[in-house]
Amino acid sequence: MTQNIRIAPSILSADFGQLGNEIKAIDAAGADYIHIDVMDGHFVPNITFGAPVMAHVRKDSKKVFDVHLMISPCDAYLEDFAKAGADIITIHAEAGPHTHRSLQAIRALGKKAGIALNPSTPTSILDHIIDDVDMILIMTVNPGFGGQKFIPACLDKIRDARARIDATGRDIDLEVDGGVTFETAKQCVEAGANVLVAGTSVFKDGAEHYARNIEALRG
Ligand code: S6P
Ligand code: MG
Repeated sequence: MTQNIRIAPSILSADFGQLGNEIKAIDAAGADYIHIDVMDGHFVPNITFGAPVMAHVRKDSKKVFDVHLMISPCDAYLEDFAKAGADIITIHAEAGPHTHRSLQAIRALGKKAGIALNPSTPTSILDHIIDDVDMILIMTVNPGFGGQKFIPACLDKIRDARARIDATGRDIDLEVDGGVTFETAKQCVEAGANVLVAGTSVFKDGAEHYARNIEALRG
């Protein structure tokens, strides 16, 4: 179960004044995906940045841009993020009434489609959309801010999502996001996750430690 674990540093914890350099640094340090947190101050109580900022830093890494949209509504912005260089676009199940339509729209743009579930959202919402997704993101904190504490009850959701993925026979990524530390990373992987998002744990102690931090999470 521990093979091919991918680490997706969340740039929410980067120095935004040096964003391009920070992305180069995590790329060089061994990041698999670059996790881009987009917040609108409406769906979540915080605001980050939009597609123009992401387009500007796209040149700083060739790695997968894993875009986590914490915005509602999302449909009007999908094309902007696709054009700005997203590889995976993840929307929230709670962000609107037409999740299926949004997932179809992402795939029609030639991008991988992800669905994110807040901690209180049951995995049963996957029942009728699992064939339309390339990634499932289990939030292990309530989205909005970095540096929060991992919610242990989410481990059962990770196990449940893994069982659903295995039942499809398809290669769907199972990503976790929020409070992922060296300790909780192990629990998430044991529960079936294969992509670990981490902000605080990767960006701590300065750029010279990013590689060490990424390897510790992978280990
Ligand atoms: C959580 C946030 C997540 C981010 C975050 C993780 O509120 O919205 O989507 O990916 O940056 O950060 P941390 O510090 O918990 O690893
Ligand atoms: Mg995120």
